[in-house]
Amino acid sequence: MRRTLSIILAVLLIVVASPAIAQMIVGTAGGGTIIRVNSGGNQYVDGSSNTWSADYGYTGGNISTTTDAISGTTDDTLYQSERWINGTLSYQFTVPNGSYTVNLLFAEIYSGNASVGARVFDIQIEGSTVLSNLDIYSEVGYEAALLKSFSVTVSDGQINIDLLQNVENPKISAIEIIQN
Ligand SMILES: [Ca+2]
Ligand SMILES: [Ca+2]
Repeated sequence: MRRTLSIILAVLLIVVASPAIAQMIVGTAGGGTIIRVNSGGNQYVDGSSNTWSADYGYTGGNISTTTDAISGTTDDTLYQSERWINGTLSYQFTVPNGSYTVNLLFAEIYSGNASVGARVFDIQIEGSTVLSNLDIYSEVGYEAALLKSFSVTVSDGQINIDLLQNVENPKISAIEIIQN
């Protein structure tokens, strides 16, 4: 009994001591995996009491933020920070194989790109193009929330999201991945 307790304590200590694990908040609902990431920002609890992790899972890139209000949402915080890159912006998360709904959140918060055609990029998930020539501003205008939702099947244990540069820099505000 004492030995079992010691092992449990040791495991708990490892979990608490590991920044990589502490940073990731992977929830479950009905047994399914849920990942929520506030790209370019800190951990955030939204209006529906969902916790979004501080940004992780990306390869490279830069952060931009604004304090301006974002229309079309009550969770402005998610959209007031973003990750962007001059190239391909990639995110990868370890998930159980299965089918997922991937919600990608965007807002044009850079005034220099507040015009149609100023920022255009493609979205790939699991190596397949799911949306070509996304132009956030042309769809919702400046400092406004835009949600793009996709269904995807994962069979290699990693979900890959890639934003490919067409005009200016691809970017993203937040990512939500929900197992179906
Ligand atoms: Ca964000
Ligand atoms: Ca994959």
